[in-house]
Amino acid sequence: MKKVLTGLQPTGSLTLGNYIGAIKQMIKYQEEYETYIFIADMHAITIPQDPEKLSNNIRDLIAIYLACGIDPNKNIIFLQSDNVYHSNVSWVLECNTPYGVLGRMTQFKDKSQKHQNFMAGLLTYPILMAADILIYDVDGIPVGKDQKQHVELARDIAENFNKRYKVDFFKIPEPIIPEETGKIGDLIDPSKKMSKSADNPKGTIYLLDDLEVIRKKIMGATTDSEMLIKYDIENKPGISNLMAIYHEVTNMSIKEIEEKYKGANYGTFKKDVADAVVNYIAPIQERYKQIINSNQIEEILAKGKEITTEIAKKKYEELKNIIGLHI
Ligand code: ATP
Ligand code: LTN
Repeated sequence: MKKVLTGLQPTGSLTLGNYIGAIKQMIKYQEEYETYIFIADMHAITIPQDPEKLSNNIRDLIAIYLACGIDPNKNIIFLQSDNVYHSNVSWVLECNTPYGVLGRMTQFKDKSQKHQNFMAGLLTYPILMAADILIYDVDGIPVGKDQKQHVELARDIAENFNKRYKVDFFKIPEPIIPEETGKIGDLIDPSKKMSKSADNPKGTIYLLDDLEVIRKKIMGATTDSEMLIKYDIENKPGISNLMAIYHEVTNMSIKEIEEKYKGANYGTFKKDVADAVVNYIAPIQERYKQIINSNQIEEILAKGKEITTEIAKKKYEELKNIIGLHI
């Protein structure tokens, strides 16, 4: 059976972009593949985090996974920091990754500018991500477009390692990125990705936003003056972004949306997008409220820790043998 894996950082409340880029894909794959979904809490601490907030965000994120429809009976759900082998494998990979490639990562360039006196972990972040992936011999990594470069680096690290040690040890994974929705744009500045840590919250739809707030954010989204509902990401990024969102929450194709709204004005379209998004998110919020205070979360993480530790320990022991870390 094919295997897929993804991780999300507990750096704040989840956005519609995160949902579409990663979670929605996993919900599809859980039906036919072996699926691993984890909380990348060790990645979160590459930038400063308040310990109490971080801990609450971790719990929250598990509850959101479940509320969105990630089924604990069909997925292996775990906390990255619960599995000590991720950092062990990561160290070995650090010693097999040229220093120079790390500074060229787009995310590093962005985040190192944003955070003064950043720590070394921000630079080595993609190596830990490679470890997360390569431990499990997975085929695919469902992510948003912003993570493509990191998955490609994981592939390079795996290929170079296999070559250097003349082994077929690490499986080479493929990024899986939704075509039109791999980068949901910010509602105010659609050239930027919708982000958890955006400076202006009006551009970001958080899954736990008040429903009326979501409606207002969509009605206030930046469009253009052409009054034409057509998918053209270059010249009409705002409208194209709303179309991509509408496509995801209604399952209508982009073509069908263009047909339906021929001649319609932006106000009518935005109202329909707002209704569709609100109807989509409302049941997720209802389920979230039931789950957040239940003790399911502890049980799920304990099971995930046990299963993934066993897999990762075996991979790490084999890795040590290959590189000579044994007597
Ligand atoms: P931050 O803003 O703190 O960097 P983020 O919103 O990018 O956070 P992550 O936890 O880094 O969130 O990403 C989780 C997943 O969501 C990743 O697979 C990422 O590619 C995807 N993702 C994030 N933003 C978007 C977006 N706007 N459109 C599509 N996918 C996205
Ligand atoms: N870097 C990713 C989170 C992440 C991840 C992974 C995603 C950490 N390890 C392994 C896929 C596979 C992010 O910031 N979204």
